[in-house]
Amino acid sequence: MLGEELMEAIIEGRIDDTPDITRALLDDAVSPKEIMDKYMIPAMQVVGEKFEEQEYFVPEVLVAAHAMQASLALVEPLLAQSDERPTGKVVIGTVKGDLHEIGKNIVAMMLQGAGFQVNNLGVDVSSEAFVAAVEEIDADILGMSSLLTTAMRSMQDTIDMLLEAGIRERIKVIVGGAAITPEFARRIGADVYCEDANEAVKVARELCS
Ligand code: B12
Repeated sequence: MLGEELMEAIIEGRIDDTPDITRALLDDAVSPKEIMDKYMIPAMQVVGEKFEEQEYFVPEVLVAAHAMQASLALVEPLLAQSDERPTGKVVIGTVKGDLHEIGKNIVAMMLQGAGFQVNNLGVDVSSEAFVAAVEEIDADILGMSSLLTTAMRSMQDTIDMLLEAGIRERIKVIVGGAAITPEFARRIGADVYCEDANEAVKVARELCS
């Protein structure tokens, strides 16, 4: 079955195969929403579980996420044309002064795989840029990543700026990255700390349900 083939290709990270299988599914009149909900999201869930069980490590997660993105690139424009609404809207980035992006990108891709509209701002993102992006797309969730103890303090500045802009109440702030602890997240007034991408997806789903 083509759908199962797509799942397998994503889980195995076969980036050359996922676009062809996705096209074949669309040619068979399978709706973009169904491709996403029945095959892409469950496939990324399997990848997340394999990561949790330490059967997969970062390289496997990244290739799977790229294979998923190659499929998403075909499905996303069609979804945008239809009335299907994303699970929620997320702005994500690595904080100012920090150039580590691998973990943040995994979180972004897993959220995309789970049906979220994700605006990934990249690395070295200023508080101003975070707040502007949140306002621009009217995001439900702001995700900030930091792996450097020297850079993580700027998360506090961003949260303060959200307060000043009067939009802190209507956005959930989730933070993560090797430098961050649950205690730090509490201290700066973030809503949630997540240890890994799988937890981030679970939490984001709960926050937007
Ligand atoms: C790869 C790496 C680099 C690469 C980054 C490449 C890239 N394009 O990202 C390079 C070589 C560029 C680099 C540079 C530096 N690095 Co470096 N780097 C690492 C290393 C080895 C791995 C990081 C990584 O990718 N891990 C794999 C990913 C999957 O894990 P993760 O990022 O933790 O992400 C997971 C979770 O944390 C969570 N998560 C992450 N972000 C988010 C965000 C949200 C919203 C949520 C919910 C969850 C979440 O989910 C992710 C997936 O499950 C770490 C060591 C380590 N153990 O972390 C050091 C490390 C982070 N680096 C360190 C340092 C010091 C540096 C440099 C200053 C070195 C130097 N002297 O030049 C520079 C800083 C450059 C800068 N300004 O940022 C230190 C930081 C120490 C500290 N406490 O501040 C570490 C801890 C190494 C060490 N033990 O000393 N680094």
